[in-house]
Amino acid sequence: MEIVLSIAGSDPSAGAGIQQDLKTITALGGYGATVITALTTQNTMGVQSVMPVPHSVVRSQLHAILSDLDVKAIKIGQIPNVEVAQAIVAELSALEHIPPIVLDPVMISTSGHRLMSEESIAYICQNIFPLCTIITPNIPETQTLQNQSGMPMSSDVGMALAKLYNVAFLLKGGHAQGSQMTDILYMPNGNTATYTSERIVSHNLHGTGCTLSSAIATFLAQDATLVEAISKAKDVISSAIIRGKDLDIGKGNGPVWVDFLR
Ligand code: PXL
Repeated sequence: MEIVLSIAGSDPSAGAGIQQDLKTITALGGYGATVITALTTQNTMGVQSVMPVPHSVVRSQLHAILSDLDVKAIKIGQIPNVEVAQAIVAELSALEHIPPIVLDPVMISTSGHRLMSEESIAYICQNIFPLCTIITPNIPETQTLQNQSGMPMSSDVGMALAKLYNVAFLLKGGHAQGSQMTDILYMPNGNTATYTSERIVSHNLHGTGCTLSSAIATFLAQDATLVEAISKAKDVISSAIIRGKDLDIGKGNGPVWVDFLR
């Protein structure tokens, strides 16, 4: 069984973060290991607070896992501050072979709470992006990355980011309007791939980004190509939204539901 490591924050309502990553990896037949970077206080109504885990503890957790388990792919989610980012860089760059890494650059929760400090963003772009296989920003995160890198506004921001950081970007179109949603993969060699799906109307959409990124990591661990892994992960997220549509978990933005989807 392939081991997938999630490096992410804890969501006690279990719809996003490390809890949702573990459910997704398990549902897709992987073995999930977890390194927790932050403890959020949140429920379906929103995030109330974030307590970063001390960077030395993030580092020792990473060392414990990476020196023992044969990790085939990594998903990275919430990185609360520069010190935690530095701990991740130190441990990952010490590896003889860096497995495929999927980075979901979570910046601000749907409820508007900051999940990553402002100064972390520049550090992550410069130091973690180069270690990654793919970065999966949504539209607001793409705009932040564009501003951060000082790029002029252009319609081809995805390709510009891919070339600037020499890593693939999947720009997620879910925050756009319309009955169809389009995600576009930009690869630094100039290739693109487009993934279109029907918008499913639901009030339970918490954790979609976490589900998608950990599904991509799991399929990469299982030897799918990047284009295939994204395509399969898109099917997973569509099914998870449909399965979560009628769930009644909490009073607010409820979770998607990743069942055994293999
Ligand atoms: O979906 C983004 C996200 C990621 N990780 C954690 C979160 C959230 C959103 O609330 O809490 C821990």
